[in-house]
This record gives sequence, structure tokens and C-alpha cells, in this order.
Amino acid sequence: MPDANTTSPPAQFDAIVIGAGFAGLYQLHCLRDRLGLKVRVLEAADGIGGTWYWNRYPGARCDSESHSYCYSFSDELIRDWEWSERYPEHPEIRRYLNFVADRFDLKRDIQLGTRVAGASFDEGASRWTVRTEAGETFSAQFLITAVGCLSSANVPKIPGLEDFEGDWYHTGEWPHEGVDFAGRRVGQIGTGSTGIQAAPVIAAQAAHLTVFQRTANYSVPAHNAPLTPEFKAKVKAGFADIKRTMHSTTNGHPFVIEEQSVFDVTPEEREAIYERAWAKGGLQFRANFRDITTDMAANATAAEFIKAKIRAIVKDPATAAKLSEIDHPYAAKRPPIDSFYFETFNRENVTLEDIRADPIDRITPTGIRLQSGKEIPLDILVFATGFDAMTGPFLRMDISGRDGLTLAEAWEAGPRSYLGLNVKGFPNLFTITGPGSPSVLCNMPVPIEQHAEWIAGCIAHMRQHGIATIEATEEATESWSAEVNAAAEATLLPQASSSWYLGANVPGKPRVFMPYAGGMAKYRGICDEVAAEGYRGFELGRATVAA
Ligand code: NA7
Repeated sequence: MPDANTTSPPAQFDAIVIGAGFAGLYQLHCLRDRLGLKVRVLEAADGIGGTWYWNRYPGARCDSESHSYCYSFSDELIRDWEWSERYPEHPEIRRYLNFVADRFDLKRDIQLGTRVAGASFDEGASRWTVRTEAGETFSAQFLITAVGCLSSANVPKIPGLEDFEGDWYHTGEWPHEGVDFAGRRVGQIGTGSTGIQAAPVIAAQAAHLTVFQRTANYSVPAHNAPLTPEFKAKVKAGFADIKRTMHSTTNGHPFVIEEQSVFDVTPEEREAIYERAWAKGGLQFRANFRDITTDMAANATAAEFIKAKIRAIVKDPATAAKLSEIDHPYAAKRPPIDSFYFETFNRENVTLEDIRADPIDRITPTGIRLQSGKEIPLDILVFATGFDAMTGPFLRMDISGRDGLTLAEAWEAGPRSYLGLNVKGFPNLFTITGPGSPSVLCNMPVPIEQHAEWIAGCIAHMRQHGIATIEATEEATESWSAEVNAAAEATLLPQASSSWYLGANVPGKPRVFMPYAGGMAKYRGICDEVAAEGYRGFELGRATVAA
């Protein structure tokens, strides 16, 4: 850190945005180009892309279909960008985000290679001071976090990692030059969406792959394929309708959730519907009946169908049993989609270790030892172990609000917010897709665009009415927390007790159901009402701000 006496005064901005992924880019455009604000985006990475800058592991692609995994605010972008595959792979998403940034001339206001260390609110001036790890400071009336929900890698503290003589990697911090698996014995820990994408690709290159599975998981085929010219033309011509669908559904995807119940049809009809859905593939598997995600008996029909598919695909009965004995309802954890994941276990060079039955004792210099004493020799270890989700990216920064209250203190018992957009005690801090927002339960660009536009609308309102500060009230925070809990309880989501939605994947993390499960369409309506009622639930500080 530079000496306090030699530190230059903070650079002055109207708004500082942290993060240059989908959220940060659009927030910059909204604030700079529509409101005329002076904005600086601070980004830790050496390039834009957010999640997709870091997640370059083998097989990394989005589970949302490409024609919906994009911004919808600009007809020009829809007209001029063309996706190549049903699900976009990570380099294509980065190319897309660079295309957007260039089209709107965003890069001149993005400062790369700049990791924010902390930020504090100056009550006298009603401004935030933001500090970077390099010792730079910035001052702004508004601080907007666009830090993503899954950007803080979770490397479990397994004893012995420091002594491992091979190479190890976390999927969310993958080396840009890639990893050469040829001729190597690879161990992969984790069978979430990431592990399920990575295993088939690693297995095709490595001498041997051992997958360490703690919790068996469902997966439905992605059926990824190049997009046909007809499909591309249909999307461009019909994007207004696609957008309407995305904005009217619970999860922001471009498909509707069927009205019918699992029990409105005969078992034979149901089986036929599931077969068609399996053949079509993708996240819409859960949209075939309205009650798959809310009713245990309905869910069990989908769960049993998928378990039977796993047993049919995997030839070795013992391996098939380990993969299909799943302890939670289908889609109660984030449902993965895959490209030949279960088929991978039919390869000669792939082994499954059930570490629920025989847990990892330690990592040794040459591999992994299980509690039974079994040793698995490894050259490379891949941690597909997920993220300190939603709160992790915030709490690794030192953020303090009114009266020096830190965010870590405010969230000691788990995150609380109003609408997932602001935290009491932290005036003028806006948290795009923060805990308490629909975020990770949705096709992310949809909540991101809604949040960025709502925040811009709020700031415009404040400027027009001479309002210096906005801060959630305790009452609104309390009632939103109750609403988030009630929304989760109305679904089967809390039934997956080890899910990262609950913070259960990180030892010691408070168990609070973090995303709002009431649906994106309902959430949008609530946010619009709050704004229309003069920002109900927020305290507005009417003192004028010194420019
Ligand atoms: P997830 O979904 O959190 O999956 C992580 C996986 O790693 C999961 O199978 C975990 O098992 C496993 N894990 C985590 N810690 C350990 C330890 N200590 N020992 C053994 N196994 C462990 O992360 P992903 O990266 O796959 O997906 C994150 C999201 O990215 C995804 O949902 C999409 O939204 C995109 P567990 O189930 O906890 O027993």
C-alpha cells in the first residue's frame, strides 16, 4: 500500500461498478449512455467476461440455450450477432461480450487488472470510497456490485493438498493455456453441473479418469448441436416473442412451463412425455409438468424416469447403482445437462469412486487415499467443487456501511437484503443479482438486465428529485427475508440439504436459502410496484449532494 501521505486523492465518479461480466457491461451502458453519468468499471481480470473469463475448464459451456443467453435490450445486437451452437461454449460467450463492449464503446470506462479490496461509506459526504488491492482509491455516490454469484472458487480443505506432487486445478480458475491430460492419471472431485460437463472431455484425453462422487446427481442430455440456418433465421425474425416468453416465465428461459399436472395424464402418457423431453434434452425437462418442482409425488415420477435412464445407459450394474442412488428430488439442486456424462462410465479408462461410502482420508504426494486405505495414484487433480456462491464474492471484499458496520457483520447469520438489491446499513450500494434476488434460479441475462435497468431507473429518480441516499428499511428487509423463505418453502428446493443454494457446500457457512424462488416474472412486478410507489421500503435521504 502506498504511504498515506503520498496517496493521491480518490478519483471522482458518479458510480463505481465492480465487475465486467454480463451485469457490469450493461450497467455501464445504462448509467453512462442513458443517464450521462461518469462511471468507472473495476475488473479484477485482465479481460472482460466475468464468469466466462475464469471458467475455461474442458467442456465449459452455458446450460441456457444460446438464443436466450444474450442481452435482449438492443434489436441491433440481436440482428448482428450469430450464435453457432445450441449451447454456447465459453470462448464464444467471451467473443459475444467483447462484441457488445466494442459495439457500445464500453472498454474505455473499464479498468482491467484491478481487484477491489474494500469500500466504505462516508456518511458526511454520502459517498463511497472504493479501495483496490494496488492502493488506488475512487470516490462515487453509487457503488454497484456486478460481481456474479459463482465467482469465488471453493477448494475444499482436504488434508495433504499442499504435499501433492502432481498438478491441481479448480475448474473456475482454469489456466488459459489449457491443461494437457494426455497420458496422465486424472482425479476429478465433484459431480455438479461443472463436473458433469468436464468428465467426458477429460476422459477422452486422459490415460485414466477417476471421478470422486460424494452425491449422485441427475442429468438430462443437452443434445448440443450446431444451429441450423433455419433456426437462426427464426430466432431473428421472432425474437420479440421469445423475449416475451422469457419475461413471462419463472426462470427466464425461452420455454413455457406446462399447465398440466403429472397426475392429469395416464402413466403411459407421462412416460411418452418424458421420453420426448429426454430426446429433446435441456433444462426444459422440468417444464413438462407444472408440479415437478413443487410436489414430491410429482417429482418422483421425473426422478424415477431419469434414474431408470442412468441404469439403462451405464453397463456395470455396481457403477449404475452408485450413479442412480440419488438422495434428493430432481431439480432441488441446480439440474445439470450433459453431453454423454453417464456414457463416460462405460469407458475402460474411467472409474467412479463413491466417497460417500468410502470418504477421502487425505491427499498424498502421489494421489488420494480413501478411509478404507485404498490408494488411487494420480498425476492431476481437478476440483469441480463449485463456489462459495452468492455471498462469497461480496465477503471477500471488505465493505463497510453506516457506523462502520461491515457486510460480514450484517450477514453473520446469513445474507439479508431488500429485493436482493440493497442491504440495510449500506446506502447507495446496489447489488446486481445479490442474495435475495431470483438470479441463479434463472437464465442469468434476464435478471441481470432487469436489475441494471431498475437500478438506472432508481438513480434517475434520485437525481430528478434531489435525493442523496437510498437505503432499505429494517421493516422491508424483514418482510423480504420472510418472502424469500416462503417462496423457497413453496418449492422442493430446500429438500436438497447439501445444496449451494443453501450455502451447505461451504463448511461453517450459515444455512439460509439465498435466491428468491418466487419467479422472475413475479419479482419484476414487485420491483416495478416498489418503484411506482416512490421506492416503497426504502428510506430516501433528501439532502442535496455536493457535486
Ligand atoms: P456445485 O454444483 O456446487 O457442485 C460441486 C460438486 O463438488 C458437488 O458434486 C459436490 O458434492 C462436490 N464437492 C464439494 N465439496 C466437496 C468435498 N469437500 N468433497 C467431495 N466433493 C465435494 O458446483 P458446480 O461448479 O458443478 O456448479 C455450479 C454452478 O455453475 C451450476 O449449478 C450452474 O449454475 C453453473 P456435494 O453435492 O456437495 O456432495
